[in-house]
Amino acid sequence: MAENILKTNRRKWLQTIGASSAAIVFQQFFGATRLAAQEPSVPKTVPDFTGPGPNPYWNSPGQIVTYAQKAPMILLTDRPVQLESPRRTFLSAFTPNEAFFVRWHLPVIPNTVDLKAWRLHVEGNVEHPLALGFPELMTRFKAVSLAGVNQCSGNSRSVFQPRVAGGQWGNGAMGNALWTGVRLREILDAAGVKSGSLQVQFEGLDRGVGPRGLGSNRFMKSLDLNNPVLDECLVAYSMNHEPLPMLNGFPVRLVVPGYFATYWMKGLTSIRVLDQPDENFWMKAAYRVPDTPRNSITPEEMKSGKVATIPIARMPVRSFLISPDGSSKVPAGFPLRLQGVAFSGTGGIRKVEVSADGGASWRDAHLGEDFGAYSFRTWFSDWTPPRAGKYTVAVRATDAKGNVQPDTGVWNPGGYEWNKIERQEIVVGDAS
Ligand SMILES: Nc1nc2c(c(=O)[nH]1)N[C@H]1C(S)=C(S)[C@@H](COP(=O)(O)O)O[C@H]1N2
Ligand SMILES: [Mo]
Repeated sequence: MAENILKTNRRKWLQTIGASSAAIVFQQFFGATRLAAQEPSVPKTVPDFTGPGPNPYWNSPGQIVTYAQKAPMILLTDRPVQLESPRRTFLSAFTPNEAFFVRWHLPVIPNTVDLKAWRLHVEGNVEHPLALGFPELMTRFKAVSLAGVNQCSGNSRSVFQPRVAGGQWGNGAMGNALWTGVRLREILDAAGVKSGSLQVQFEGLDRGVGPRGLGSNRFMKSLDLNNPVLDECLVAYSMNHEPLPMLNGFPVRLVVPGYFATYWMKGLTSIRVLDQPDENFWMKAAYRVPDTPRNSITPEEMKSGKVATIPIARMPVRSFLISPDGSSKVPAGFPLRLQGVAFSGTGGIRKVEVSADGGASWRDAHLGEDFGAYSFRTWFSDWTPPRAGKYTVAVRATDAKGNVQPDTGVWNPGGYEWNKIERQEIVVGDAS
Protein backbone atom coordinates (compact mmCIF):
# COMPACT_ATOMS: atom_id res chain seq x y z
CA MET A 1 0.00 0.00 0.00
CA ALA A 2 2.60 2.49 1.15
CA GLU A 3 4.78 1.39 -1.70
CA ASN A 4 1.98 2.02 -4.20
CA ILE A 5 1.39 5.52 -2.94
CA LEU A 6 5.07 6.15 -3.26
CA LYS A 7 5.06 4.90 -6.83
CA THR A 8 2.01 6.94 -7.82
CA ASN A 9 3.52 10.03 -6.30
CA ARG A 10 6.78 9.36 -8.01
CA ARG A 11 5.03 9.04 -11.37
CA LYS A 12 3.06 12.24 -10.78
CA TRP A 13 6.26 13.98 -9.82
CA LEU A 14 7.97 12.77 -12.95
CA GLN A 15 5.02 13.96 -15.03
CA THR A 16 5.20 17.40 -13.48
CA ILE A 17 8.92 17.63 -14.04
CA GLY A 18 8.44 16.33 -17.55
CA ALA A 19 5.79 18.88 -18.41
CA SER A 20 7.80 21.81 -17.18
CA SER A 21 11.03 20.67 -18.72
CA ALA A 22 9.52 19.80 -22.11
CA ALA A 23 10.04 23.33 -23.30
CA ILE A 24 13.62 23.28 -22.09
CA VAL A 25 14.31 19.93 -23.67
CA PHE A 26 12.86 21.19 -26.90
CA GLN A 27 14.86 24.37 -26.75
CA GLN A 28 18.11 22.64 -26.03
CA PHE A 29 17.75 19.79 -28.48
CA PHE A 30 15.90 21.80 -31.08
CA GLY A 31 16.51 20.06 -34.33
CA ALA A 32 15.53 16.74 -32.76
CA THR A 33 12.56 15.58 -34.80
CA ARG A 34 10.26 14.75 -31.89
CA LEU A 35 10.20 14.46 -28.16
CA ALA A 36 10.19 11.10 -26.46
CA ALA A 37 6.50 10.64 -25.69
CA GLN A 38 6.58 8.06 -22.91
CA GLU A 39 9.50 8.77 -20.69
CA PRO A 40 9.79 12.38 -19.66
CA SER A 41 13.22 13.03 -18.25
CA VAL A 42 15.50 15.86 -17.36
CA PRO A 43 18.69 16.26 -19.36
CA LYS A 44 21.52 14.52 -17.50
CA THR A 45 24.42 15.56 -19.58
CA VAL A 46 25.03 19.00 -21.01
CA PRO A 47 23.26 18.95 -24.35
CA ASP A 48 24.98 20.12 -27.45
CA PHE A 49 22.68 23.10 -27.89
CA THR A 50 23.14 24.89 -24.57
CA GLY A 51 24.82 28.24 -24.38
CA PRO A 52 27.90 29.29 -22.45
CA GLY A 53 25.71 29.65 -19.35
CA PRO A 54 24.44 32.78 -17.69
CA ASN A 55 27.02 35.42 -16.87
CA PRO A 56 28.53 33.83 -13.75
CA TYR A 57 28.53 37.17 -11.96
CA TRP A 58 24.88 37.97 -12.58
CA ASN A 59 23.69 36.27 -9.43
CA SER A 60 25.71 35.11 -6.46
CA PRO A 61 26.01 31.32 -6.38
CA GLY A 62 23.93 30.80 -3.20
CA GLN A 63 21.50 28.07 -2.28
CA ILE A 64 17.80 28.65 -3.07
CA VAL A 65 15.71 29.24 0.05
CA THR A 66 12.10 30.15 0.78
CA TYR A 67 11.37 32.42 3.75
CA ALA A 68 7.92 33.45 5.02
CA GLN A 69 6.20 35.82 2.55
CA LYS A 70 8.99 35.30 0.02
CA ALA A 71 9.41 33.41 -3.23
CA PRO A 72 12.45 31.15 -3.69
CA MET A 73 15.47 33.44 -3.35
CA ILE A 74 19.25 33.09 -3.43
CA LEU A 75 20.70 32.82 0.07
CA LEU A 76 23.72 35.01 0.74
CA THR A 77 23.78 34.71 4.53
CA ASP A 78 21.15 33.66 7.05
CA ARG A 79 22.39 35.62 10.07
CA PRO A 80 21.75 38.39 9.25
CA VAL A 81 19.28 37.44 6.53
CA GLN A 82 20.47 38.42 3.06
CA LEU A 83 18.54 37.16 0.05
CA GLU A 84 19.22 37.95 -3.59
CA SER A 85 16.58 38.13 -6.34
CA PRO A 86 17.07 35.74 -9.27
CA ARG A 87 17.79 37.37 -12.63
CA ARG A 88 14.39 36.85 -14.23
CA THR A 89 12.75 38.84 -11.41
CA PHE A 90 13.73 41.91 -13.42
CA LEU A 91 11.77 41.23 -16.59
CA SER A 92 9.15 43.72 -15.44
CA ALA A 93 9.32 47.31 -14.23
CA PHE A 94 7.96 46.45 -10.78
CA THR A 95 9.59 43.83 -8.61
CA PRO A 96 7.04 41.61 -6.87
CA ASN A 97 7.20 41.92 -3.09
CA GLU A 98 7.84 38.22 -2.66
CA ALA A 99 10.86 38.38 -4.97
CA PHE A 100 12.28 41.66 -3.62
CA PHE A 101 15.82 41.24 -2.24
CA VAL A 102 16.42 41.25 1.51
CA ARG A 103 19.29 42.73 3.46
CA TRP A 104 19.56 43.20 7.23
CA HIS A 105 22.67 44.04 9.24
CA LEU A 106 21.70 42.89 12.70
CA PRO A 107 20.88 39.30 13.62
CA VAL A 108 17.67 39.93 15.57
CA ILE A 109 14.94 41.07 13.20
CA PRO A 110 11.24 41.51 13.88
CA ASN A 111 9.10 38.45 13.22
CA THR A 112 5.84 40.11 14.06
CA VAL A 113 4.72 43.61 14.95
CA ASP A 114 1.64 44.30 17.08
CA LEU A 115 0.16 47.26 15.24
CA LYS A 116 -2.05 48.16 18.21
CA ALA A 117 1.04 48.78 20.33
CA TRP A 118 3.34 50.00 17.58
CA ARG A 119 4.24 53.70 17.49
CA LEU A 120 6.41 55.79 15.22
CA HIS A 121 8.33 58.12 17.53
CA VAL A 122 9.31 61.59 16.38
CA GLU A 123 11.70 62.94 18.96
CA GLY A 124 14.91 64.79 19.72
CA ASN A 125 15.27 68.49 18.92
CA VAL A 126 11.57 69.09 18.16
CA GLU A 127 8.85 71.31 19.63
CA HIS A 128 6.24 68.56 19.99
CA PRO A 129 7.47 64.96 20.23
CA LEU A 130 5.01 62.59 18.54
CA ALA A 131 4.11 58.93 18.99
CA LEU A 132 2.08 58.12 15.89
CA GLY A 133 -0.09 55.01 15.74
CA PHE A 134 -0.47 53.19 12.41
CA PRO A 135 -4.03 54.43 11.63
CA GLU A 136 -3.05 57.92 12.71
CA LEU A 137 -0.06 57.90 10.37
CA MET A 138 -2.28 56.86 7.46
CA THR A 139 -5.04 59.38 8.09
CA ARG A 140 -3.39 62.44 9.61
CA PHE A 141 -1.08 63.00 6.62
CA LYS A 142 -1.70 62.96 2.88
CA ALA A 143 -1.07 59.68 1.01
CA VAL A 144 1.58 59.98 -1.70
CA SER A 145 2.85 57.28 -4.11
CA LEU A 146 6.06 57.02 -6.05
CA ALA A 147 7.91 54.33 -7.98
CA GLY A 148 11.44 53.96 -6.66
CA VAL A 149 14.43 51.67 -6.99
CA ASN A 150 15.91 50.38 -3.76
CA GLN A 151 19.45 49.21 -4.52
CA CYS A 152 22.06 48.03 -2.06
CA SER A 153 25.30 50.03 -2.17
CA GLY A 154 27.10 46.70 -2.55
CA ASN A 155 25.00 45.42 -5.46
CA SER A 156 27.39 43.55 -7.86
CA ARG A 157 30.18 43.60 -5.25
CA SER A 158 31.28 40.11 -6.36
CA VAL A 159 32.90 41.55 -9.51
CA PHE A 160 35.30 43.85 -7.63
CA GLN A 161 38.97 43.29 -8.42
CA PRO A 162 40.83 43.02 -6.14
CA ARG A 163 38.09 41.36 -4.10
CA VAL A 164 36.61 43.23 -1.15
CA ALA A 165 34.96 41.99 2.03
CA GLY A 166 31.19 42.06 2.43
CA GLY A 167 28.21 40.18 0.96
CA GLN A 168 29.26 38.88 -2.46
CA TRP A 169 26.16 40.05 -4.31
CA GLY A 170 25.63 39.45 -8.00
CA ASN A 171 23.29 41.96 -9.64
CA GLY A 172 20.17 40.96 -7.71
CA ALA A 173 20.44 43.31 -4.70
CA MET A 174 17.99 45.78 -6.21
CA GLY A 175 14.27 46.12 -6.77
CA ASN A 176 11.63 48.62 -7.84
CA ALA A 177 8.28 49.10 -6.12
CA LEU A 178 5.40 51.51 -5.99
CA TRP A 179 5.77 52.94 -2.50
CA THR A 180 2.80 54.63 -0.85
CA GLY A 181 3.06 56.54 2.37
CA VAL A 182 3.26 60.00 3.82
CA ARG A 183 5.82 62.72 3.33
CA LEU A 184 8.62 62.79 5.87
CA ARG A 185 8.45 66.58 5.59
CA GLU A 186 4.83 66.67 6.83
CA ILE A 187 5.75 64.56 9.85
CA LEU A 188 8.75 66.78 10.64
CA ASP A 189 6.58 69.88 10.30
CA ALA A 190 3.97 68.42 12.66
CA ALA A 191 6.70 67.85 15.25
CA GLY A 192 8.32 71.23 14.62
CA VAL A 193 12.06 71.03 14.01
CA LYS A 194 13.82 73.42 16.41
CA SER A 195 16.32 75.89 15.03
CA GLY A 196 19.93 74.82 15.36
CA SER A 197 19.11 71.26 14.27
CA LEU A 198 21.60 69.56 11.96
CA GLN A 199 20.46 66.08 10.98
CA VAL A 200 17.54 63.73 11.14
CA GLN A 201 18.27 60.20 12.30
CA PHE A 202 16.25 57.08 11.51
CA GLU A 203 16.21 53.92 13.58
CA GLY A 204 14.77 50.47 12.86
CA LEU A 205 13.31 47.71 15.01
CA ASP A 206 16.22 45.27 14.52
CA ARG A 207 18.70 44.60 17.31
CA GLY A 208 21.85 42.64 18.05
CA VAL A 209 25.56 43.02 17.47
CA GLY A 210 26.61 43.62 13.88
CA PRO A 211 29.05 41.63 11.73
CA ARG A 212 32.51 40.96 13.25
CA GLY A 213 31.24 42.44 16.49
CA LEU A 214 31.13 45.84 14.85
CA GLY A 215 28.51 48.47 15.21
CA SER A 216 26.06 49.23 17.90
CA ASN A 217 23.11 47.15 18.92
CA ARG A 218 20.89 49.39 16.80
CA PHE A 219 20.83 50.26 13.10
CA MET A 220 20.65 54.03 12.63
CA LYS A 221 21.21 56.26 9.61
CA SER A 222 21.01 60.04 9.26
CA LEU A 223 20.50 62.65 6.57
CA ASP A 224 21.41 66.34 6.78
CA LEU A 225 18.43 68.60 7.41
CA ASN A 226 19.52 70.85 4.54
CA ASN A 227 19.56 67.94 2.05
CA PRO A 228 16.81 68.60 -0.56
CA VAL A 229 16.11 64.85 -0.77
CA LEU A 230 14.25 65.18 2.54
CA ASP A 231 11.40 66.86 0.61
CA GLU A 232 11.06 63.72 -1.52
CA CYS A 233 11.30 61.14 1.26
CA LEU A 234 8.28 59.02 2.17
CA VAL A 235 7.48 57.03 5.24
CA ALA A 236 5.95 54.16 3.28
CA TYR A 237 3.33 51.81 4.67
CA SER A 238 2.47 50.21 1.33
CA MET A 239 4.63 48.40 -1.24
CA ASN A 240 3.05 47.60 -4.61
CA HIS A 241 -0.41 48.12 -3.01
CA GLU A 242 0.28 45.60 -0.24
CA PRO A 243 1.58 45.83 3.31
CA LEU A 244 5.37 45.51 3.33
CA PRO A 245 6.65 41.95 3.88
CA MET A 246 8.22 41.60 7.35
CA LEU A 247 11.60 41.03 5.73
CA ASN A 248 11.27 44.27 3.74
CA GLY A 249 10.43 46.45 6.73
CA PHE A 250 6.83 46.04 7.92
CA PRO A 251 5.06 48.14 9.09
CA VAL A 252 6.79 51.23 7.63
CA ARG A 253 10.10 52.07 6.01
CA LEU A 254 11.79 55.21 4.83
CA VAL A 255 11.97 55.74 1.05
CA VAL A 256 14.80 58.02 -0.08
CA PRO A 257 14.32 58.41 -3.85
CA GLY A 258 17.54 58.15 -5.86
CA TYR A 259 19.65 57.25 -2.82
CA PHE A 260 21.29 53.93 -2.07
CA ALA A 261 19.23 51.59 0.11
CA THR A 262 21.27 52.01 3.28
CA TYR A 263 19.12 55.06 4.12
CA TRP A 264 15.83 53.26 3.41
CA MET A 265 15.30 52.36 7.08
CA LYS A 266 13.10 49.29 7.51
CA GLY A 267 10.85 48.74 10.50
CA LEU A 268 11.21 52.46 11.12
CA THR A 269 10.49 53.15 14.77
CA SER A 270 12.18 56.50 15.49
CA ILE A 271 12.70 59.72 13.61
CA ARG A 272 15.12 61.72 15.74
CA VAL A 273 16.13 65.32 15.10
CA LEU A 274 19.77 65.90 16.09
CA ASP A 275 21.64 69.10 16.89
CA GLN A 276 24.98 67.26 16.69
CA PRO A 277 26.35 65.24 13.76
CA ASP A 278 25.43 61.56 13.96
CA GLU A 279 28.60 59.70 14.91
CA ASN A 280 27.11 56.25 15.35
CA PHE A 281 29.00 53.38 13.67
CA TRP A 282 26.65 53.18 10.66
CA MET A 283 27.38 56.81 9.76
CA LYS A 284 30.95 57.30 10.95
CA ALA A 285 32.53 54.01 9.88
CA ALA A 286 30.16 52.18 7.54
CA TYR A 287 28.72 53.17 4.16
CA ARG A 288 31.34 55.80 3.45
CA VAL A 289 32.99 56.24 0.06
CA PRO A 290 36.15 58.03 -1.10
CA ASP A 291 35.54 61.70 -1.85
CA THR A 292 36.87 61.28 -5.41
CA PRO A 293 35.35 61.17 -8.92
CA ARG A 294 32.94 58.19 -9.07
CA ASN A 295 33.92 57.56 -5.43
CA SER A 296 36.67 55.35 -6.80
CA ILE A 297 40.29 54.92 -5.73
CA THR A 298 43.05 52.33 -6.22
CA PRO A 299 44.01 49.78 -3.60
CA GLU A 300 47.41 51.55 -3.41
CA GLU A 301 45.80 54.91 -2.63
CA MET A 302 43.74 53.10 -0.04
CA LYS A 303 46.88 51.76 1.65
CA SER A 304 48.29 55.30 1.94
CA GLY A 305 45.52 55.90 4.48
CA LYS A 306 45.03 59.48 3.33
CA VAL A 307 41.72 59.17 1.54
CA ALA A 308 38.95 61.48 2.72
CA THR A 309 35.54 59.82 2.80
CA ILE A 310 31.93 60.99 2.65
CA PRO A 311 28.64 59.20 3.35
CA ILE A 312 27.41 57.32 0.28
CA ALA A 313 24.57 59.14 -1.49
CA ARG A 314 22.94 58.88 -4.94
CA MET A 315 23.00 55.86 -7.24
CA PRO A 316 24.82 56.21 -10.56
CA VAL A 317 23.06 55.22 -13.81
CA ARG A 318 22.85 51.46 -14.58
CA SER A 319 21.26 49.10 -17.08
CA PHE A 320 20.91 45.34 -17.29
CA LEU A 321 20.25 42.73 -19.92
CA ILE A 322 17.84 40.30 -18.29
CA SER A 323 16.98 38.12 -21.26
CA PRO A 324 18.46 36.24 -23.01
CA ASP A 325 20.76 35.11 -20.22
CA GLY A 326 23.11 32.98 -22.27
CA SER A 327 21.90 29.63 -20.96
CA SER A 328 20.56 28.57 -24.35
CA LYS A 329 22.49 28.40 -27.56
CA VAL A 330 20.46 30.36 -30.09
CA PRO A 331 19.84 29.12 -33.64
CA ALA A 332 21.14 31.48 -36.34
CA GLY A 333 18.26 33.50 -37.79
CA PHE A 334 16.23 33.24 -34.58
CA PRO A 335 14.37 36.48 -33.72
CA LEU A 336 15.49 37.34 -30.19
CA ARG A 337 14.20 40.09 -27.99
CA LEU A 338 16.95 41.64 -25.89
CA GLN A 339 15.26 43.07 -22.81
CA GLY A 340 15.95 44.44 -19.39
CA VAL A 341 15.77 47.42 -17.07
CA ALA A 342 17.65 50.67 -16.50
CA PHE A 343 17.58 53.31 -13.75
CA SER A 344 19.49 56.20 -12.28
CA GLY A 345 19.52 57.98 -8.95
CA THR A 346 20.30 61.28 -10.63
CA GLY A 347 17.37 61.62 -13.03
CA GLY A 348 15.16 59.41 -15.19
CA ILE A 349 16.40 57.33 -18.11
CA ARG A 350 16.79 59.23 -21.36
CA LYS A 351 18.28 56.50 -23.53
CA VAL A 352 19.26 52.84 -23.52
CA GLU A 353 21.56 51.52 -26.23
CA VAL A 354 22.49 47.96 -27.08
CA SER A 355 25.44 46.48 -28.85
CA ALA A 356 25.79 43.00 -30.33
CA ASP A 357 29.51 43.38 -30.96
CA GLY A 358 30.82 43.97 -27.47
CA GLY A 359 30.44 47.74 -27.60
CA ALA A 360 31.97 48.54 -30.99
CA SER A 361 28.63 49.74 -32.42
CA TRP A 362 25.44 50.75 -30.63
CA ARG A 363 21.79 51.27 -31.45
CA ASP A 364 18.91 52.69 -29.48
CA ALA A 365 16.58 50.33 -27.64
CA HIS A 366 12.85 51.01 -27.19
CA LEU A 367 11.98 52.35 -23.77
CA GLY A 368 8.99 51.03 -21.82
CA GLU A 369 6.50 53.09 -19.83
CA ASP A 370 7.90 55.97 -17.78
CA PHE A 371 6.93 55.52 -14.12
CA GLY A 372 8.93 58.51 -12.93
CA ALA A 373 12.54 59.52 -12.46
CA TYR A 374 13.34 57.01 -9.71
CA SER A 375 11.72 53.89 -11.19
CA PHE A 376 13.11 51.03 -13.26
CA ARG A 377 12.57 51.77 -16.93
CA THR A 378 12.13 48.64 -19.02
CA TRP A 379 13.71 48.50 -22.46
CA PHE A 380 13.82 46.07 -25.38
CA SER A 381 15.51 45.69 -28.71
CA ASP A 382 14.77 43.00 -31.28
CA TRP A 383 17.83 41.30 -32.70
CA THR A 384 18.18 38.39 -35.07
CA PRO A 385 21.69 36.99 -34.96
CA PRO A 386 22.53 36.43 -38.63
CA ARG A 387 25.02 33.59 -38.41
CA ALA A 388 26.64 31.13 -36.05
CA GLY A 389 29.29 32.43 -33.71
CA LYS A 390 29.92 34.03 -30.34
CA TYR A 391 28.37 37.44 -29.76
CA THR A 392 28.89 39.79 -26.87
CA VAL A 393 25.77 41.76 -26.13
CA ALA A 394 26.30 44.96 -24.14
CA VAL A 395 23.83 47.51 -22.79
CA ARG A 396 24.39 51.09 -21.70
CA ALA A 397 22.04 53.74 -20.35
CA THR A 398 22.08 57.53 -20.34
CA ASP A 399 20.10 59.40 -17.71
CA ALA A 400 18.20 62.69 -17.95
CA LYS A 401 21.24 64.61 -16.69
CA GLY A 402 23.32 63.18 -19.54
CA ASN A 403 25.30 60.74 -17.38
CA VAL A 404 26.32 57.76 -19.52
CA GLN A 405 27.31 54.41 -18.09
CA PRO A 406 31.10 54.13 -18.32
CA ASP A 407 33.02 51.16 -19.64
CA THR A 408 35.39 51.14 -16.71
CA GLY A 409 34.71 49.78 -13.26
CA VAL A 410 35.26 51.44 -9.92
CA TRP A 411 37.17 50.30 -6.86
CA ASN A 412 36.69 51.23 -3.24
CA PRO A 413 37.10 49.14 -0.09
CA GLY A 414 33.34 48.87 0.53
CA GLY A 415 32.64 47.40 -2.90
CA TYR A 416 30.09 50.13 -3.60
CA GLU A 417 28.58 51.86 -6.65
CA TRP A 418 29.46 49.41 -9.43
CA ASN A 419 27.92 50.67 -12.69
CA LYS A 420 30.17 49.51 -15.53
CA ILE A 421 28.47 48.55 -18.82
CA GLU A 422 27.17 44.96 -18.50
CA ARG A 423 28.06 42.30 -21.06
CA GLN A 424 26.61 38.89 -21.83
CA GLU A 425 28.01 36.29 -24.16
CA ILE A 426 25.45 34.77 -26.52
CA VAL A 427 26.39 31.67 -28.51
CA VAL A 428 24.62 31.27 -31.82
CA GLY A 429 24.61 27.84 -33.43
CA ASP A 430 24.22 26.67 -36.99
CA ALA A 431 20.76 25.13 -37.30
CA SER A 432 21.03 23.90 -40.85
N1 LIG B 1 16.14 48.49 9.98
C1 LIG B 1 16.99 48.28 8.97
N2 LIG B 1 16.79 48.93 7.81
C2 LIG B 1 17.62 48.74 6.75
C3 LIG B 1 18.75 47.89 6.88
C4 LIG B 1 18.94 47.21 8.13
O1 LIG B 1 19.90 46.45 8.32
N3 LIG B 1 18.03 47.43 9.14
N4 LIG B 1 19.62 47.74 5.83
C5 LIG B 1 19.59 48.77 4.78
C6 LIG B 1 20.29 48.32 3.58
S1 LIG B 1 21.97 48.48 3.55
C7 LIG B 1 19.62 47.81 2.50
S2 LIG B 1 20.47 47.27 1.14
C8 LIG B 1 18.15 47.80 2.47
C9 LIG B 1 17.58 46.49 1.98
O2 LIG B 1 16.21 46.61 1.80
P1 LIG B 1 15.33 45.34 1.50
O3 LIG B 1 15.73 44.28 2.50
O4 LIG B 1 13.90 45.72 1.62
O5 LIG B 1 15.64 44.91 0.11
O6 LIG B 1 17.58 48.08 3.73
C10 LIG B 1 18.16 49.15 4.41
N5 LIG B 1 17.39 49.41 5.60
MO1 LIG C 1 22.77 47.67 1.55
